[in-house]
Amino acid sequence: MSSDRIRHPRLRGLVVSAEEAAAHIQPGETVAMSGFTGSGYPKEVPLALASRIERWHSEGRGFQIRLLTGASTAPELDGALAKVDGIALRLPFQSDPDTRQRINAGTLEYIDAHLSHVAQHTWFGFYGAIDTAVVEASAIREDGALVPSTSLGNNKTWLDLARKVIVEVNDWQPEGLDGMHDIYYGTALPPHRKPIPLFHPDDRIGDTALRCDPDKIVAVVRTHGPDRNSPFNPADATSERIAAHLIEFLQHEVKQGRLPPNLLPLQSGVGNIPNAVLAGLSASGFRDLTAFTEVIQDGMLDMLRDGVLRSASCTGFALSPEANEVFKQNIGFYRERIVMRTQEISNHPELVRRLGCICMNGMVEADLYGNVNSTHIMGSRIQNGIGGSGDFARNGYLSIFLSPSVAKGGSISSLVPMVSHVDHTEHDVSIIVTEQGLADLRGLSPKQRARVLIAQCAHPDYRDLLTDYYERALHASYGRHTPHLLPEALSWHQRWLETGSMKG
Ligand code: 0RQ
Repeated sequence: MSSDRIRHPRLRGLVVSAEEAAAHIQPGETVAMSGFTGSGYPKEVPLALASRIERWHSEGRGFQIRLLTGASTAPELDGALAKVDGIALRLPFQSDPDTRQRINAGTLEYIDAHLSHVAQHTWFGFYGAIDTAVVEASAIREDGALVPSTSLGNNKTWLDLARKVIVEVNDWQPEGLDGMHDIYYGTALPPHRKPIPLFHPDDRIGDTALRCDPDKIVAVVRTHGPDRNSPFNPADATSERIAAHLIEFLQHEVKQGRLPPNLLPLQSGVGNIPNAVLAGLSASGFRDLTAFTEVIQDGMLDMLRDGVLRSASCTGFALSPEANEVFKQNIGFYRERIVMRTQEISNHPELVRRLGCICMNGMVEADLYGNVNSTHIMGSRIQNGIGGSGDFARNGYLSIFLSPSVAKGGSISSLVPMVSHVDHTEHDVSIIVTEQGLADLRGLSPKQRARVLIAQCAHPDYRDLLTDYYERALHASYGRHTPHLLPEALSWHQRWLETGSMKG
């Protein structure tokens, strides 16, 4: 069975162990790997590379790589390489605890790029040359084309630009993935760019497999292992209240004629709250929806199964083990309804703007004027990264940010006088939702936004404190357009660091 997956005779002759493949990677290399939110990452070569690095370190020899991926991966990739201090520089989005710990300790350099930028910045040469690509495929066709697995991410760019390529062929991945991908080969560098001919979320404009010069392939490794597939927690009461506010708003927008009854293409971040929103949309009778998003998680598979969602475009999956089983069993059904794209297309500003996406993402905190921090705890400690949230927030039809109104047992307000780090400026944020309510910031000036945000989104424990800050700023601020008391603007964060509570 597994030998059928490698149908190119010469490449079948390159099959080696993961250890032999990893030996092609040298210290100091820039290594570009597949993987997006725990799907489609190489399963064995990174582990073998981590062992090799550990051996070198035990012999007193230095060995680190610069690691580029699509987005977050898994313990077998980010985790294993971080644990042996094998990563000098990492980009883009990550969510691995060991990697995060080292980034925040200051021993691992991290570049938190917009996900749609990574491919073009690599083509522009901003990250230097790519030495080795390590890419998971679900099969190799007779002509050497690689059938991708459960994520596309930046794989096209990695295969086009890398000097040498290692392919993992994972026969755990369903063969029925063949035909689900749409890999656009029409991108070019400025000044030769043309419009991307994609007008509907489910349009197909490219190839179903990745082209790769067989002469660049130095090793092929057979693997048989699952994606990360972490279980999802069931939606809690807070997530359900956030979802209910947002759905009521969308229903209102339809009634007002500002949105069609089947809405506009949905983009949804990953996690408990977005999942609750998706479940809420199904339960509220929305039908014939579409999605133009990065990641398909359990909620979207359910919506496709139930006919709530007509089609979904993505670059990767984040499924629970149960949802993954359903996906594999019904791969033919999902192949008709899911288009997987490279992340430069799934997140492309031109397409997000043209399609008019409704963009729903989590946040760490927002401030009185609608600036949003998605990445940094207390202004300096990275949580994950900006991911695709900026690609969508700036360019979508609606840019919605969702969060509980408090964090860490109520000791932190997620609405603060001034955000401690800015990912999405006030210009890119149209709606903020907490379990307290929804603030519609469209068409409002900064002072109007502050009043609506305090009234609608602040937790009652912090409402008076925020009002007090705002009122005093209104009278004492240097300018009255966006009132601030500069010595106090970040004092809530400092108070938390000193006392463990923003309440003081
Ligand atoms: O920390 O685990 O130590 O308790 O942040 O917070 O509540 O579990 O929420 O998993 O939805 O993550 C913004 C990080 C929210 C996510 C963020 C602490 C909190 C906890 C996680 P603990 P929750 P979520 C598509 C779009 C950027 C990327 C993006 C994210 C931890 O949504 O990474 O949108 N977004 N991608 O305690 C201090 C606050 C806090 C706080 C939460 N105000 N102050 N700590 N936390 N709020 C996907 C891709 O792009 C791939």
